[in-house]
Amino acid sequence: MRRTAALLSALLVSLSLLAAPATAQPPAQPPAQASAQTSAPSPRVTYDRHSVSVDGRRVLLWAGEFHYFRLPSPELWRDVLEKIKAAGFNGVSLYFHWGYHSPAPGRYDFTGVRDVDRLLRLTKELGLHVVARPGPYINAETTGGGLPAWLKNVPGRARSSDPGYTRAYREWLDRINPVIARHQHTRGGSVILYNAENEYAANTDPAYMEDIKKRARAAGIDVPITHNQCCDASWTPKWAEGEGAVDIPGVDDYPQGFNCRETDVWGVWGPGLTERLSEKAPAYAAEYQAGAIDQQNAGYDKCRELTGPAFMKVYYKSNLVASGATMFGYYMAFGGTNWGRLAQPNDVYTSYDYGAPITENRQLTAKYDEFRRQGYLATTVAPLTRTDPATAPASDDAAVHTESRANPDDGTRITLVRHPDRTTNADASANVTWKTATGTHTLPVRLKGRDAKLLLSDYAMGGQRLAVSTSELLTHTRPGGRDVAVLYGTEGVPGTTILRYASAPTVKVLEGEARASYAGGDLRLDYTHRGLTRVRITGGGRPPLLLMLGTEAEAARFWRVDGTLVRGTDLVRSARTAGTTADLRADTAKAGPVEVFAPVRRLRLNGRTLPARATPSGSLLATAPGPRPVRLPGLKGWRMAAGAPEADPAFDDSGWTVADRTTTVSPHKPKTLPVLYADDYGYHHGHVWYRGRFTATGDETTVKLNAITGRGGVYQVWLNGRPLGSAAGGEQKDADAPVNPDPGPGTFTIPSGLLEKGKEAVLSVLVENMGHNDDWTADDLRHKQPRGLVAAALPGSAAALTWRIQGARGDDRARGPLNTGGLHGERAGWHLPGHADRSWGRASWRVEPGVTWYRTTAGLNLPKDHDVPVVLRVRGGTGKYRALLFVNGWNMGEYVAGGVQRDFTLPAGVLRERGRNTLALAVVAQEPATVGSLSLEPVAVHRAAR
Ligand code: IPT
Repeated sequence: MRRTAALLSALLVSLSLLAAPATAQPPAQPPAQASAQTSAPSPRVTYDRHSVSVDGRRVLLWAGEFHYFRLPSPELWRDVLEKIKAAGFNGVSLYFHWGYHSPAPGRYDFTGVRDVDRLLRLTKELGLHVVARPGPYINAETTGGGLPAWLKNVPGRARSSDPGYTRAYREWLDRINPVIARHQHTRGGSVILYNAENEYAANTDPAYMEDIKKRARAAGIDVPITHNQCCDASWTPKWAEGEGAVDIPGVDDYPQGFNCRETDVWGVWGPGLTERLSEKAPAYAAEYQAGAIDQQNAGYDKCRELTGPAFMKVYYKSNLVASGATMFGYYMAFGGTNWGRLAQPNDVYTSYDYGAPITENRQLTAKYDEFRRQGYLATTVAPLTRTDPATAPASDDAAVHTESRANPDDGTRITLVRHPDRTTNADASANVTWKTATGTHTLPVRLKGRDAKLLLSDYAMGGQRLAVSTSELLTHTRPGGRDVAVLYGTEGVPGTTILRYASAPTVKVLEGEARASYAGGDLRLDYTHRGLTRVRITGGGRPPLLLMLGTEAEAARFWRVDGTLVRGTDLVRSARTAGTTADLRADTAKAGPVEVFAPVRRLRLNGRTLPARATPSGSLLATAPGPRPVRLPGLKGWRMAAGAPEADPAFDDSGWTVADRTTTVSPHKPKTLPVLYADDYGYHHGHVWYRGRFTATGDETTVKLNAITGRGGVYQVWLNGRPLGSAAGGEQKDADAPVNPDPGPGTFTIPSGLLEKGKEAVLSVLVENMGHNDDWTADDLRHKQPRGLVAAALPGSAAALTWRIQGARGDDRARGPLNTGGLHGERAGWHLPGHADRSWGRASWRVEPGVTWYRTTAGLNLPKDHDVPVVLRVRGGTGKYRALLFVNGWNMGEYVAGGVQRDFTLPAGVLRERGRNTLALAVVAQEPATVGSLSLEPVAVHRAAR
């Protein structure tokens, strides 16, 4: 997408910076003094060059990005946020979308699916730190990059200190800032950071940045302010110093790029080091690639492959050690859906699955498992919040590279073991010599294929002392004064773990195989990673330890939620132990063991007590029931109605808006007058209809039009009711390419005999708006690119054309301005559950060019204690057509025949899981076509505590 050649040199600079020894500094902001009496110190968020601290405790921020606006179902926000939390994330990064809340100047809506108070209460309840990112500009592949569409009519360059824009964005900040402010950690909420603007790197205006910060502070934002710098350190300004500088400048990094067709290509956008932009603040990976947009229409599973576990191991683990970054925002943890008209059409279609660890249908993937393995480590090992570069243990083979950091206070060392060449798939082994605080150990390490490992040494693991291990730590907990730890490694590869004791402890291998030997205070365990080995260690002058050594797959069977370790089930949402009872909320895809590592005697799962037994591991084991089979109804009883009365010359358009303007705010000036841009007449989303009138002179042979729809859109034309054809409305493939000056030309031949000299003729034109461009380059050229007709002429004729325009009604408060456009059926409410369709005919699926609507209903009765994500699937069909898919009035996407997406997510909440659902389809055909068949399909069936 957008990368500069300066990348390499920038990386060299950053590498030399990293090589310099880091010096420890006192916290940039001294801790608040506790008052003399008993009152607790006031909550605070501070930072220094190592990390942020919350109430004086250093935090390694491991956040996942989530877009509430891409999940129009507040009840599912909890589901997704619980899944994010269960993956080991301790935070979420949240964009707030100006245009999503504001249909018109001065009008804002924070209710229903826009209730961000509810969202922030939820993050607090779940104990997730929040990075609040209200823009005003957010990019995010959403229409206008989050700028409201009405801004197209506001003079003055967006993302600058121009007075017109300033008035507009202050309006937004004055609404959203108080919401964020009251949910700050400092006021008992979850927000610990406030991000100003977004990748503000081109055409920058420091006064504007400064004002965003000032307004935040004036609204009571007292947490550190951050920024996400584009791409790498070569981009300036970095907002690290001078006017507009933020407290914690971060970087965005997408090392894999976005070509999901080439899943095996590595690091096209560089080696992906997370750079330190300020010596006073922690290194912050504000957005780190955790998926990709599907620019090549490869399908999101391919994007998930491009950014899969192997990439995650090599890049994410490198970040922790190479840069010592302690703040991460993984983009995206869950992508969601561009429902309605949320998409920015150059980069995305309806699905914004993003190839993320949690799919659009809320399913957990192999990437989720890898996030869990790394996230548990990152949030378990507290010393990682403050590390300096340290001497790495020596490797005796150049094919295995080692690199270390150590905590200066307690000596904990973390060593990255990787191939020197990140792209290699080699199987490499070496003997690595660790010089620990208590002795020297030479141990074999092996990297089988694309891999990297984070190995701990000199680590105080609860009440234990880990001298060194060639297995990676998943996590450890301390239930009832005993330590429980899980380590893991590559299946079939040997591992060694050395623990320190005052005297020889008693070692019992409970399950699997491991050899134990004791000498000079070292208990050495040798084993091969195979299944799960359990070792019980007692005595030796330390608290008892249950050590579990597993493969990567075994590690992924563990959950650490609310400080409790659980093995089994397909998701543990929460775990509470009170007295001798453990209460789990967990989901299962099938029946299987559930084991709780806590000193309890009773196990309650989703409110039901399960028969359970104590195990030699000191855990409690039970069998969790699986789901029952569920059935979804077939979609029958469809009715249909013709949906383009506007094409009929007799249609009454006297109530439509007259389009007669001669000037526009858009930097793109029209080629013919009047100005016909839809946005200029207040029609910002979805389809618009135009009706042009002229008195035929007899010289007309063609109609020449030009329309901009945004990438992937079409427009179609009728003359006196006769279809003249259709044309593509403006390809803008690469968001970086200069804006196409002649985007959607169409020349339509007038059939002879259709016009009568001296008689009035009516031209009807239906133009789709696929969404607005972003404003990535802050120059107004993209996002103020018009939509709708940009030129109209009757070559060879002296006849004058006069125009009227009609678009969306825009009065659906619950679903918002992005839900519908100006199709006749959308204006008449044909998509809504209440619409009386009795007069509609029985459906036939063969359609003529134009608009055809279909409706039916489906009763669902999904069990309450199950989670069954449902998609609407389109199969078969022929010809060029597209269909807007409405469920209970919500526009859940656009099917484009021949496009990559055939399954459309219907989130519970939009879909009534127990009750009657209304499905409506607006088919817009460019030619005679056969509409594909539709069905409701379950994506998965879980017994669930959703
Ligand atoms: C970065 C944006 O900040 C984010 O909003 C989103 O657009 C993301 O990329 C891509 O999905 S822009 C960076 C890739 C140049």
